[in-house]
Amino acid sequence: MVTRRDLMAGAAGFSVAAAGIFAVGRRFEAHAGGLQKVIAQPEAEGVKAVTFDLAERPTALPCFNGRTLPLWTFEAGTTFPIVRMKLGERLDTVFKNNLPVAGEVATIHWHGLRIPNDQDGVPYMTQQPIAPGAEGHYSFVPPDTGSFFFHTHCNSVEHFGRGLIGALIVEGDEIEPPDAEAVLLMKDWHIGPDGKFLPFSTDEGAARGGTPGTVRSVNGEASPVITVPSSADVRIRFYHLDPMRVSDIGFENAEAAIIAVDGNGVTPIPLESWRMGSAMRVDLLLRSAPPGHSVKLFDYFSKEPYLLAEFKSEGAPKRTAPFKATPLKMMPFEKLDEASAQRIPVEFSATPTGASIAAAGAVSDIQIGPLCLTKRTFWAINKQAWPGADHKELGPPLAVLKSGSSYIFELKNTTPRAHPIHIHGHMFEVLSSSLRQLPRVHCDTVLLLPKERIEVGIVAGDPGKWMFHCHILEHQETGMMGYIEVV
Ligand SMILES: [Cu+2]
Repeated sequence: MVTRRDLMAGAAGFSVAAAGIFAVGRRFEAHAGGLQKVIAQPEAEGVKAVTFDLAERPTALPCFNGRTLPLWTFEAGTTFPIVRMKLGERLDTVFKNNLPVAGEVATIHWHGLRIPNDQDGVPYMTQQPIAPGAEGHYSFVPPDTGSFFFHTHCNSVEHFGRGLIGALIVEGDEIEPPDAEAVLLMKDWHIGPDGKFLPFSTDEGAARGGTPGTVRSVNGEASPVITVPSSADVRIRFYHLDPMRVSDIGFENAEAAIIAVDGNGVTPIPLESWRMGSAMRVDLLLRSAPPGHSVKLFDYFSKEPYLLAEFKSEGAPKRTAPFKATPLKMMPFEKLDEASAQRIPVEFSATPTGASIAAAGAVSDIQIGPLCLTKRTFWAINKQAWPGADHKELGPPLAVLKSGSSYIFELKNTTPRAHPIHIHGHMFEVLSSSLRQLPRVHCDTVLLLPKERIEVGIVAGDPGKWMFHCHILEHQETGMMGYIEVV
């Protein structure tokens, strides 16, 4: 087992010297075998046009060990597309739904983007879903810089499971450009011993922490080795895109800082480790190793640290000065008026069914199947389970907010599971936790640990109905889903 101390010891011999030139972005295209492709490069201004063709494409990712699986992807030749654009540009998206299953409707949700409600891509709630054979459109100007992503919002458990996810990067936040940049998308795959997909969801999993995958990956590889310039400041956009896992990421033997959370620039925070749940992103600035050495990124949440990726230094050293992270530009979010903010309690709980299963599971790992559940609702928000796995049936909102007014959500987790809580179309501010010291950052998803209470402040944004749900997708689809209405 690799310990922190082992690797810290290795850092002592590092030295730094003169400069060199390197670009990391291109390497992904060559090295990932079509896994990642930058499909839209930044332009001066104007409109970025993107066309997606959602379809099944048999794909042999490196982490599949020679096996080919029927992935669902946004376009041919790319598993996780990355759309890059500059702040101020408009993104025009046309997508064709060519998914191979009858009735497999689709919409695209743009996670973390504060865009008009009718562009939010929630089926039935903000738009009619797009049927197979039909075409959908989105057009908006992202108002913020940062590392965002997009995914479908119907049958999300299966769609995530088959890889239907892409990154959206809005550039323009850098005061001092880093020497290189890498985009890391972390996600597990559900693959059985026969080389075929396992069920993406099981009742046993949905009623607990989610159904775990069997194969881990970063950019479709198991522990990829990524070449970076030596002794350089490398920006790493880390995306936690697994629909159930909780991770705690950190480097061994390197200096690094958190420079953005969910895409939003923060006063740099020295990185020890950073706990993340599904859909959360963090931007790190890493001082890479001297020539010939490497820095390893681990997930410390597992029993033994798991090697996520290795950053191998090549070329002449680029920096000699001690590491000091330059902050990113901060987006001018509307200031929360804490004094006048109305407080809204939001309780995340198990339903009576879910609670009994969780309790039973604690003593004996019983199978849920024989219980013949008629309705798969294991989870609830404010004692209300969302009525059905999709978004067709709409109950009352969790709260009605006035656009421009301040609110404090008191998020209370009464369950023994962690829940990454996401609100659509807004960036909220983490104010306090009952269990931890959390930095006061803006984010679109916050990880609520078992039995934890977190207060977040929010200035209600554009009018509309905005989803408010757990991003463990099996929890979402078995009840832990609601919405707020902004008027
Ligand atoms: Cu959850």
